[in-house]
Amino acid sequence: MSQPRWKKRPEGSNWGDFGPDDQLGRVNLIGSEQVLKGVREVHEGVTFCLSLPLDIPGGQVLNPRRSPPKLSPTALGDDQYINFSLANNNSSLQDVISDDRVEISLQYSTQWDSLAHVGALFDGDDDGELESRYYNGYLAGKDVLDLSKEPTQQHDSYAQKLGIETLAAHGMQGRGVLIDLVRVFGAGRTLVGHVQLMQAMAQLNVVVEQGDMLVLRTGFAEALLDMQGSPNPDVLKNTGAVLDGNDSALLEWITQSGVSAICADNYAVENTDSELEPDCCYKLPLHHHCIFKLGLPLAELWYLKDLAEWLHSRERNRFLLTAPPLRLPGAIGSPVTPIATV
Ligand code: UVW
Repeated sequence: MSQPRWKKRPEGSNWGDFGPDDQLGRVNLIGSEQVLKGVREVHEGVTFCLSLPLDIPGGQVLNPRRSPPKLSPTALGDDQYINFSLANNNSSLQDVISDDRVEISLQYSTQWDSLAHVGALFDGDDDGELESRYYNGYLAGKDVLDLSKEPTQQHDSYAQKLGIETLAAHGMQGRGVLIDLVRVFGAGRTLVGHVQLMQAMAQLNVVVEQGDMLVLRTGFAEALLDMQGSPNPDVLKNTGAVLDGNDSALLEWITQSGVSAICADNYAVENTDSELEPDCCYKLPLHHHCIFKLGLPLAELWYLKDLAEWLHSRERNRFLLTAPPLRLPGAIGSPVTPIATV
């Protein structure tokens, strides 16, 4: 058995609880029992696609680092393989081939964040110096790599540990539980802390159990879709609920609830506009709590309107959720086409 890669773990974290080499965190709570609980929610065989078209939002308004997908054909020499007739090379052949590639920011649209997405400066070896670490003590530079200065490598960055492929290999299938915040708070911007979340759950009769994937509808992705690829930042900053990552009671509820993942239809899941405390600490406190401390993956920009309306019409809020990310070794995030089956 290997040793933990830390001497001191962050307060309130679960590092080590799933083993010293664990890379799945709370996703360990999605086992066969959770899959069966999800399957027991399938009564009508109706499916819902919970992905936006991956070219939505459009442009770079939501996050200037992330660009929309760009498609191009594969090429062999000067031959571009789009409507490419093999007769060009051999007149007896009649095949016509189209074959392409994509350049995409993996977290541009409907996505999963892996556990390598957000780390923190933390003195895990207790030597008085801060190191850049990720969930379970994995180290920046050793486990999550910048390869851009090593041109012989095929990639410029690579998560040797905690990459998105670990979630893909696990499956990410289980019971989803929807909290329809639009129904409780409307489609405007509402800061949702513990009090508001408990109010919404009580009003909507939502009960969450250990291992469930929590799915939050805020109305944000629907508004984005209506903007047809030209997102309006002034409207969006007042659209949809956001979780209050500075509410310690909310963070404690996430810890105690046993939820295995949080999937939202908004950007970032949490409020990114809060004033930073003068002496402390994190721009993304909910990401810090979930991804860094608990190994609890977040998912963003899911499209939930149709599912939410269907479930409401049946007085239901649970469903089978199947949402594997791409099994792309070393990637930090991934587009996803989640499917709800009811
Ligand atoms: C950020 O960098 C804000 O990431 P995310 O897409 O997880 O919100």
